[in-house]
Amino acid sequence: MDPLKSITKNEIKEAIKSKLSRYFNTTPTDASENQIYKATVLTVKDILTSMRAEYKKDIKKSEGKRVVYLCMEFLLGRSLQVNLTNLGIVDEYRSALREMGFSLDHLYELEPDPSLGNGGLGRLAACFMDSLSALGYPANGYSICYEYGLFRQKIVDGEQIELPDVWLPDGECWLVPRTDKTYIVRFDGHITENWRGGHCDIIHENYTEVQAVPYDLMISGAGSRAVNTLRLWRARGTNQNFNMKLFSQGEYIRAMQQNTSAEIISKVLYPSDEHTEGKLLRLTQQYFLVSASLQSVIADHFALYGTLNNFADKVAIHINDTHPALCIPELMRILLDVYSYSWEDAWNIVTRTISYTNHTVMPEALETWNEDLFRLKLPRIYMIICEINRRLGEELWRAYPGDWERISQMSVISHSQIRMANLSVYASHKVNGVSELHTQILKDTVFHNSYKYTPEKFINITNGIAHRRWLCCANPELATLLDETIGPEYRYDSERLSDFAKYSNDKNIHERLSEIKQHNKERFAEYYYLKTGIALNTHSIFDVHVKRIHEYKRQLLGALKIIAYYNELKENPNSSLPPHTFIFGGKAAPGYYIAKDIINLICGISKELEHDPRLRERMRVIFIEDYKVSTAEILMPASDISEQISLAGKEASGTGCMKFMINGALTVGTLDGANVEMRRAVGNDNIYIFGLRANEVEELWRRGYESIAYYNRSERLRRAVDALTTGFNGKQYTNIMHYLLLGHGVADPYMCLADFDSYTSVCRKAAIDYENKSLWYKKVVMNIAGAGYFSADRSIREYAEKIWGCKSIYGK
Ligand code: 26W
Repeated sequence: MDPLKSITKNEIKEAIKSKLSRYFNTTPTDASENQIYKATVLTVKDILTSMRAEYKKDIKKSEGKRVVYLCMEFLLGRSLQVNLTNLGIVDEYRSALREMGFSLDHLYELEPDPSLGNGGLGRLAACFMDSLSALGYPANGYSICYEYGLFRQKIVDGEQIELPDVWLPDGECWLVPRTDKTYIVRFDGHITENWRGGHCDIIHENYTEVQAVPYDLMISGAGSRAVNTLRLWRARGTNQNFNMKLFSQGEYIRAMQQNTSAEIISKVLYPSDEHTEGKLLRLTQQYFLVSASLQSVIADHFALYGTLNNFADKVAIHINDTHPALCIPELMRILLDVYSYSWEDAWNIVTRTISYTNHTVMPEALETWNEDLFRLKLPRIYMIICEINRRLGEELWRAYPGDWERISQMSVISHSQIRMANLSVYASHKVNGVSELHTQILKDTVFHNSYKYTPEKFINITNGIAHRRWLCCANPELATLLDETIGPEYRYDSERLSDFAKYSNDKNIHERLSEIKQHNKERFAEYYYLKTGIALNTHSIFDVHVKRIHEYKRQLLGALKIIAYYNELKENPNSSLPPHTFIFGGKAAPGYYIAKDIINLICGISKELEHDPRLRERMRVIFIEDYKVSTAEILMPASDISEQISLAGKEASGTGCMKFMINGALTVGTLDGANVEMRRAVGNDNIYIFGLRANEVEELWRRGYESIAYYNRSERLRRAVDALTTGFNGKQYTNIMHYLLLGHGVADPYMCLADFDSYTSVCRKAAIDYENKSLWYKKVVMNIAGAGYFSADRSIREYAEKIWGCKSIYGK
């Protein structure tokens, strides 16, 4: 890539030296690697800062619309390599550091991997920020600067232990503190309305206040002059909160108590994903995020235009799932109470500004808040939500007189619960699902009534990934092969990957791809060996199932397949199937006991196999501890098979599938989420699809799923399930056996046994195909060639055009 900023090796050396001297009072000869790392980051930050200053001028000139992307999670991954790559200055930094006696690749590894997200939703937000900058859309992400990200996972005797994830202070060097842009957020207290000549003053008394202090992270884009920011808010007590009187009386802890409770707001990311807990602190975090962000956005807008009348023309606010949906009543509050807009005018601005993406159909993930708890914490916001709900009710009554059932289903408050999804749908001008199938399911089920009422609101935008991070940075050898064959344009224009299809029968390319895969497997094996002392067989099939541990994602189905395979190998150790390494990774929410049992089972199988050196040559199971973005970056390029085996209809999209695909792993999957579109992109011969379709799942659910019938019908399955009671490594898993066969009322709602036979038979087919190198690599080529559509660049262009109505300021 052409450097955007011309900087020479010598200038880099000078810059690093000067940072070392200024911030660490040291020199390159005496500095530690960590100091070199930090000094290097500071120099990159300087480049980004000067680019951002230019970019801001360009934005101002363009007078275009900007995107405000609100999300409780941004799972960023590391920044150094991506920034240097985006700026086109990797080689210059590499040689400058080499001459100073340091390895750039080593420095990459020193960077903490900030886990400010749980999984797919947070990683998607990070991929989107990358594309927004690459394409030159003025955008700002807003989130919380959690002091502790998602817990660090340790596995002790097969059990998950959660430890705090400390990413600060080492991660802090990327952040720019903006204490000059601090805002105050108010909670609790009570509200009085004071009517004066047709106008109502709102008086909020006895509130508690919290300071929101912003820390900005600059986001570069490949080959782009745009540097957008991600603003992370940290909560601080205000001076009002420090009780001097108590302090003087020697009550130090009590004197500080209020500050501490303010700071708790940004202390830790909630580790629950796809399951809401209705906790007060979570509500507090959500309001803290939206109130601080909106105050900041409005202040910037007002400073520029001196009015909010054009707010909806200049700002598009996007809420990533319902977690930031309080920005709807908060924007109303500011417009009504601070800027004295009428309800109608304010609502008009709100509904033209806000749009919403839904990321899940799981009922337990649809957020609701207890009305009483809500009223106490956010009294003014509660009043506004009541009024929104009243007006919605009136509107619906006019449209559907007497249809109480429908009106109640669509209302924002019902059964003493505030429903964030209904609020988001009502207030947004566009609502999108994240894959074709998911959007259809939203229209047919979750939001069926709203869809009937306002069909034009609902659209699909299929997810995408930052292909430069996941291909160009994570798999440099493959990127080089692509540069040599199809030219480097695919780096900016992902659809050009389709040119690679013409090599599908080229034996030389197959050979090169297989060498690259082998190198990547060795790289992963080395990483794993250093961590665990276990040496993997890099000539085995790497069959990989990494994602959050969840019943619907069916790691359990994967485990059953492995047990069946194990049973088979015990009987026939000379089986002709190629050796396998089954790789699992992912975190379970701390209170999610079944998910933890599943981890335990996988670890049990793994341990048992470790004791059998002969079998271990043919199959091995590993559970990677603390799976996160930086692990994924080594693992995806090393994978042969990508497991995407959720029960059809449950995975909204999945994005891991796209990362595997672009790295040349073949998918074994159900027709769920984005797998449906992946199959279309690669053709049926180049993907291993199995199992019930979404409509068949529905039908089976209605008829009644009887797992025992499948158990009785298939001997392989029966023996696999029975093995749970015999146990692994001396431990029995009867609880899982009960879950699969008996359940509490209904056995396993995710129907693992129904898909077992078709799953194991496509896996066998994949293993046989793998032995036929030209057949396998032909499929690999077709997967890489088909991955262009799944770039976040394409998704972002669609959001810009279909939802936000904003343009790239560089005409990209
Ligand atoms: C409040 C509890 C909670 C927390 C997170 C509920 C729901 C969530 C997220 C919406 C869960 C999530 O990450 N969903 C995933 O979003 C990805 C990006 O669109 C999709 O690819 C995944 O299919 C979806 O599970």
